[in-house]
Amino acid sequence: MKAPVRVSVTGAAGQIGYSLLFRIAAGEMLGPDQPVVLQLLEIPEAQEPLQGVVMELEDCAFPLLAGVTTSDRAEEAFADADYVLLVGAKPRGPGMERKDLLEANAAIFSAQGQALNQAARPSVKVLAVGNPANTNALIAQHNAPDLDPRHFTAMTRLDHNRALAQLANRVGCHTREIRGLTVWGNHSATQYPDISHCEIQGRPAPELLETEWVRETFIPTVQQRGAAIIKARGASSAASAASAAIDHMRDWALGTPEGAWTSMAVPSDGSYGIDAGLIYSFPVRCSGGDYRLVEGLAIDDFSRERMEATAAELREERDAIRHLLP
Ligand code: NAX
Repeated sequence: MKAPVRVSVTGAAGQIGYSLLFRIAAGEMLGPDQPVVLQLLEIPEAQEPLQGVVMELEDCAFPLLAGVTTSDRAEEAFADADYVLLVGAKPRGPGMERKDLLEANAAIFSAQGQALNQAARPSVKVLAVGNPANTNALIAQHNAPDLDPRHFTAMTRLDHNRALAQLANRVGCHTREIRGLTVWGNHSATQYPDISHCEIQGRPAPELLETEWVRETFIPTVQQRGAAIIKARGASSAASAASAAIDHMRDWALGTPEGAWTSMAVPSDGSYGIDAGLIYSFPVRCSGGDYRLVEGLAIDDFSRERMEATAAELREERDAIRHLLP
């Protein structure tokens, strides 16, 4: 059996946490031969419900779960962490402006970035799930100068999976039969799910799908899927978000399938004309515990405009909290 790795999860008593922790402990994120220690962070007020979650984790008697710790101190929860999932965030309260939300989360993610810098392993891989996810990842990254900046990522995998599901329903195939989909940009309503390079059952998607359906139905449905779930369920997506977080980390750690790519929000290196440094969702391939952008895709005018609109929103978010970046 391999030595255990340490996986820290913030917001562990929240609804995503409740779906996420059990799947990590079952080996779905890092593989069936990889024991894990879970290091759970919550605010002081949520320590009691967190203890209930810990009791349930114990009661599963997971063969791969090598230990569970809880804390309300980020340095403690991130100690020697190999993987960190930043799920806890401040939700938008009544009357709160977008700027207030950005600032409230900037405070949380600055402190957590500093704690990561001090306490986590130098090779730590970080995923921001808590919203605004891309900008939260940026803030944490800027506060962790000793860590690899490329290891700060944000989650657009839920958007990617939602887009796959919409395409599979439309064509009447399985999501497994779709390759080459990309979600570009921000995890927000400006994201751009792009089918230009997509193949469905081996055939180019633009030949199978009418442009009008793609532009008027598919793109807005994916962009607004989170709101549709809140309307139907009375609560935001949780199990599907947890599942996407598992997919993101599993692919990063263990690799994307041969010939396939996925979408991850990662620091831009200037590829595709996106400002270097923004945490922007790109097509990526993963292998050997690393990711690489898929380079050289042809971008038409429609795509260029959409990619630029979501980049503009990310620049605005960054500029709104720039005074808080070190
Ligand atoms: P919940 O409100 O159920 O849980 C959040 C938990 O975080 C709470 O238990 C809270 O006590 C904790 N928390 C708050 N501040 C914290 C801090 N400073 N340190 C540690 N823990 C803290 O929300 P949930 O539904 O689990 O969603 C969590 C976050 O994911 C939200 O920001 C949400 O907007 C975001 N989402 C992101 C998605 C994505 O695709 N990137 C999709 C799903 C989800 O909407």
